[in-house]
Amino acid sequence: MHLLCLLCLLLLASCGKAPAPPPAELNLYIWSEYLDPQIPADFTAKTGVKVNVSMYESSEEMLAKLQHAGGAGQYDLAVVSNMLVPTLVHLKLIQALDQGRIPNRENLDPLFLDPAYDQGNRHSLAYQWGTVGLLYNQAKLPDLEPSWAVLFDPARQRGSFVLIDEMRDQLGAALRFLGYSANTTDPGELRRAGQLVLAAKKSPRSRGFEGGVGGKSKVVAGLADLAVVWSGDALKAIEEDPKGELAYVVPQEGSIVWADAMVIPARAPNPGAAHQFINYLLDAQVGAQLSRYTRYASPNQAARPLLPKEDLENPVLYPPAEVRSHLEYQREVGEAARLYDEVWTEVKSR
Ligand code: N2P
Repeated sequence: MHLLCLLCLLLLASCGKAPAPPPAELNLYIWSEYLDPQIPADFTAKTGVKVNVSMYESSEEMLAKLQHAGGAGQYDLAVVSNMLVPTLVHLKLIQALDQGRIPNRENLDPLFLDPAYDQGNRHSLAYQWGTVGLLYNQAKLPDLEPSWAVLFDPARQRGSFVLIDEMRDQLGAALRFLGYSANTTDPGELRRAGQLVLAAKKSPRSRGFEGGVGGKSKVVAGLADLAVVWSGDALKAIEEDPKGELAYVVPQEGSIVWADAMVIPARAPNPGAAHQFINYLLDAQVGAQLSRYTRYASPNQAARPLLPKEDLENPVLYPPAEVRSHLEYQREVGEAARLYDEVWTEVKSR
């Protein structure tokens, strides 16, 4: 009898206690090798919010995930190519930012504020920026011609190469080789570019398409002599190469400069934590730490004085005026997007 009473009391006591709330979480969707793991770890230590990082390798994969695989209700924060921001808004896949919760936006270089693709930064804030170019092995290809011809002109091709599995970047390279804009909306120009990429794909020198850091990894592993890559991934490979054989070049016909943006998916489970993390990433110290890790250029003006002088003077990270004059900023192409998709599907499927 006594024992039963004791049990009742214990039961009653446990009923009164509310269960502890689950720890807050933040689900982040981002390109691979694009975030120093120490940054989310420090954020968790400071705020108690656990960060789960999921990675993707191409914009195509990211869009499919947000649009068709429930990603817009699964992730709290995504880092995406900024030229896709209007598309994501149009498809209602992202939500407006609450700027009042992101005071560190003041740290951004004014060049990256109020951009044409997202006036007033209603939906996005800059993350990192870089260029598209060629990573190559100088020991195997000494005196490589700094031209897209090494991919697109059979007479001038050298060594084996990897193409990049990123529609706008790879078609953009072919467009620049042909002397056209990487933002063209002209169907004839785009088709010619598509034919060049298809011919490159069919070349015996081709080692196929790789998304994200795949091309870089193949050059590092000696499975290809050159690859179309992004500047930061190239720089990481160059700095980690024990033999010092790797180099990066922006072809003389010109190339693309891109920037990535932080956005909050439309039905993010924890938009509060997303705002908190965006603000954290835009801190000056954290911004410097981020670019020291990614090897990409920082849009964070307050972070700049905290970056090593060698980085600020490194032409791979911050291209000199001569290279910059040949770079084209990647833009959204409106209606022509469908044409790009068509040409790209043709290239990939044949
Ligand atoms: C980093 C990927 C950079 C993103 N691995 C290119 N937009």
